[in-house]
Amino acid sequence: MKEIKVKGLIVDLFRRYPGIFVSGEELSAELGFSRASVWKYIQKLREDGYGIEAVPHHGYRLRSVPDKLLGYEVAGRLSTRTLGKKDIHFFDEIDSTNSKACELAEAGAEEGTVVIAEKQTGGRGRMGRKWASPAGQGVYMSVILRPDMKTDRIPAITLIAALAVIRSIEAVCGVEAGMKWPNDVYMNGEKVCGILTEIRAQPDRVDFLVLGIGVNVNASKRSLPSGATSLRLRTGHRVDRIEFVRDLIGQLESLYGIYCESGFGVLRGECRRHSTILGNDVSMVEDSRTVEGKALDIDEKGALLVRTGGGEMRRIFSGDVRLCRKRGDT
Ligand code: BT5
Repeated sequence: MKEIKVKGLIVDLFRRYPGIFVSGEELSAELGFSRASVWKYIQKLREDGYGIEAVPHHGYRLRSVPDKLLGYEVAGRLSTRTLGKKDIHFFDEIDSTNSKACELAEAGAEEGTVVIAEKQTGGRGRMGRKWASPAGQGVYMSVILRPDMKTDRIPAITLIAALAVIRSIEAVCGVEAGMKWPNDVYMNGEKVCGILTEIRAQPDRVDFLVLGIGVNVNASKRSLPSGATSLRLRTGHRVDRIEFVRDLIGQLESLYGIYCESGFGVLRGECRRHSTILGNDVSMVEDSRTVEGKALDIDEKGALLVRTGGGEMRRIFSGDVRLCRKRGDT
């Protein structure tokens, strides 16, 4: 059995008996290991940051858990069928989870493989921009997907990921967030999440895509660039990152499943409702030319429809949108 699986089983067992001693015999019977092996895994869990008390003739008791997005903590009680079910790769520190996921996907990693890090030293945004990724304060996660679809259906997946983040913020924190087309989630006019979708494709079909999601969960103002916020700053309390990331993986799987089966149509209404830019004057750069106009709608493919000052309708698939006049975004 893989080490991470065993650790997950032990932690789950402790969680079933909160505050109670679990004997070495019980643990070894449940796991089918010798008591010496159980002791070895208890030591490994301690190295991961778990406070585990050991008392002769009583056994082991879980005293504290680390605030870490350990793969086996995230995987435990994950109710998905594919996402996060095969492999969750966890890193204390990495340059970029997207770079790692791309590397794994190139080497054949299956759909649903997840890469999570506590800290990124080279977190990436779009077009060579940086993503601030302070240690232990956020969710920096990349998911490998292998959709059987043409490349023109990929841009909408970024919107779906943003929708998944919005749903998780509402489910876990009970507060609303808005979508700034195409890849940002905003709260009260400040950015709380960014999404970077990277793709390898043949002319007519997708090999894989990597969905990179960065969410500021418990970050302080000091550790973020200006114009950014975190869930803790917005709600006034710390948010359980394991609960958040589990919910997010679940929301992603469900929305991605709907999209693959039924297309963007059924999700379009929810995207429009959460949009912070529809109805506003916007300006954006397309093919190094600035386009200005009114953001009118998100169409059935996920493209943004903009009516320019000259009355021309433009259909935009990606770009950086700047709001010219605010309408009180969430
Ligand atoms: C994005 O790019 O917003 C996509 C960010 C994706 C990050 C995830 S984390 C996991 C995965 N691994 C990676 O290496 N990346 C992905 P863009 O739209 O280009 O926005 C980048 C801009 O957002 C920067 O230029 C800053 O202005 C701002 N920014 C940087 N860090 C931020 C943060 N932590 N919170 C809010 N805004 C930030």
